[in-house]
Amino acid sequence: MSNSFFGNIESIKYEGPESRNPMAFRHYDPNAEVFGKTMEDHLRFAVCYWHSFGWPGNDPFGGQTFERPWFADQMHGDTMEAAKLKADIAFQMFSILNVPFYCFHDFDVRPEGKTFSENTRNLEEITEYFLKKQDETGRKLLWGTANLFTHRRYMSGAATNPDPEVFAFAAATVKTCMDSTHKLGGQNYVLWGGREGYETLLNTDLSREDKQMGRFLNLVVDYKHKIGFGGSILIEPKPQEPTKHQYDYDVASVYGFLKRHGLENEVKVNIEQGHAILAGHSFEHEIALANSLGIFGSIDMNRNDYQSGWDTDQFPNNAQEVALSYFHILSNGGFQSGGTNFDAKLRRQSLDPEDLLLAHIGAMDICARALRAAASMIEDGELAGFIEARYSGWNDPISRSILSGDMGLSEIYENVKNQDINPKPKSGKQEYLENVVNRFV
Ligand code: XLS
Ligand code: NI
Ligand code: NI
Repeated sequence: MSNSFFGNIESIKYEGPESRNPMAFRHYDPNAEVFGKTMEDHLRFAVCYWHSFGWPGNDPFGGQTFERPWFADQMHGDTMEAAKLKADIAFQMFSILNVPFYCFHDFDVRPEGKTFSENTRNLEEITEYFLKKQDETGRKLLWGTANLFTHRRYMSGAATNPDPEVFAFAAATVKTCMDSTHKLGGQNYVLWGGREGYETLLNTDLSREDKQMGRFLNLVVDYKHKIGFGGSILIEPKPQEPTKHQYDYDVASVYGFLKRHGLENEVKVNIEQGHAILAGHSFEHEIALANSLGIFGSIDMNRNDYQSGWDTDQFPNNAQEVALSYFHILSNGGFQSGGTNFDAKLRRQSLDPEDLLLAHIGAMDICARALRAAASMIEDGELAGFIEARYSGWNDPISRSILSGDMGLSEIYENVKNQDINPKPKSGKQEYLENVVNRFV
């Protein structure tokens, strides 16, 4: 059965922009060089396990729409056998698409046990299976994570739960997921605090919850060093949904949290397009801010519907938005341990197995186009040159001593008075700069 899920499609190849073949890449040419590095090494694509293989197609008003051979209703329940069939087909899809990486939560890949020990045994068994699959197919793990939000035990939070037993259960679960990630050679470990926040302040102690979350993350960082995990620990910000308010609201609030708990040099961020939009920002803003704070790690590439106002997790297809995002990533030297994870799901009417392939093909192509556009913007240099020139006044000695602290308010005052300083406003040239961008996208 596993071989026939995608019919007789064996692999998706690059055919160039003129191709009309829907099962081919028109822009993603893994071996093409951009800035002396292959597209594959720049973009570091990953398929996410949960949306592609776990999600049944439900929405708040309707249940399952997808029928997949590994779903519990097609097998004899949520079994290890089902988990392995799911893995067979998942790794087959990674290979067909030639996507080098994948990402998972424990919950996506193993049957849910009745106890902590059963969960751990199941995770260990599937980790062994994944090791074999990685060997056979040459695919790698971009990141692993623990699902600390679906089970009812987490309804009042994981690290921020008022019940210390839930904190302990969550911490022990993260340990098992870090072990699995480490064993699989994962390049990062992600924490998304879906339930770390509140539904109402009437039952919430903000300062306790902040302390608990800080302690939790310190435990994770200590354990990373203890086991010699060389990857990055990443927090994924999101402002709300599922809870009314989430503490990891956006990049800026995560940075404040890391500073408060002494972790700003230990932990970075995994930024998701849709979450940036929910926070009232843009994707490029969140990336640029993380760069400027030195905490950029990885991205969850998707897109939100701009009308619906919730996290729709659609596949990306907005060339300009994606181009500007890669522009900031490339300007900062590109990905280190991070990559481009498609945290995106099909629309619930997209029932066919080939829809999974088509969605990823389109997404990979839009990223490849965007990468080229971003590289040309950098090569051309006009945008960077403009910013450089815009701040060039700060290079003169007096301006420098203002910033360095050599001049205080009274010296600044004297100087303005003596020189009769009278600043003249200059155009910010936004339309001009937008036109420059459109030369490349
Ligand atoms: C949900 C998040 C989730 C994380 C991993 O909105 O994006 O999918 O990426 O827990
Ligand atoms: Ni999301
Ligand atoms: Ni995500």
